[in-house]
Amino acid sequence: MVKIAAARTAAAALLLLLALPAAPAHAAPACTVNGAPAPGPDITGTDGADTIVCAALEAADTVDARGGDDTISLTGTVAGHVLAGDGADHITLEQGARLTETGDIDGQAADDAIDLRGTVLGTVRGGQDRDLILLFRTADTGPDSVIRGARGPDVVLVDGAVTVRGLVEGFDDADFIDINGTVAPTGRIHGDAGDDVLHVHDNQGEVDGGEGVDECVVDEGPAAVNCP
Ligand SMILES: [Ca+2]
Ligand SMILES: [Ca+2]
Ligand SMILES: [Ca+2]
Repeated sequence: MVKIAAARTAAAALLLLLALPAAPAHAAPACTVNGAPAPGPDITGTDGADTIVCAALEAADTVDARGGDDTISLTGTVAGHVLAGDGADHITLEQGARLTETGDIDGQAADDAIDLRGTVLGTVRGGQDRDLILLFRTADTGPDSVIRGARGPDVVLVDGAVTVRGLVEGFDDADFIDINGTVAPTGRIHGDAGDDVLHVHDNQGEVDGGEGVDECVVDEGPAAVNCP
């Protein structure tokens, strides 16, 4: 009898458990660092090579990958700050992701690769040294977007399917900027200081070599200025 009673009690407890509403799901942490959940606002890597994945970053959130050759993947809405730190880092704004007007990505020191496959409404900087910034065919830009090679001789390549609506600039040193698509009326392509090489396929905006002895080719639309 005792055993039956115990079994009944256990069954009742089980039923009670089943009847309870499911515990509220934990909000998924916005990021993982080397596979471990990393809630904001400060998402910090190590001095070694880290893999950081973020589905969302609020305006107050900052990712700092620190030293080492880090891999950073941004898959959703990014309104905060992404700093790759020292080292040759690889940062990807994935297809369907969105860097908002308050969001920024900075490769910082060393030769970084930044792949832009989503929508860029904020600021992307290569930081110091020789950076490679690619805008793939799924990328888009807004009138306030800024894509800046920054210090060091940088390369910015833009797919023919992309319309540049904001600023693309090399900043210091001899930069190579190749826009195979369209520069909208709000778009500006600036070589800035240094001997730059600029190519724009369809220019409806502004192409400006800036200081230095630049080489500019514009296939369609107004010719470049400050470019002999
Ligand atoms: Ca790191
Ligand atoms: Ca780094
Ligand atoms: Ca850099």
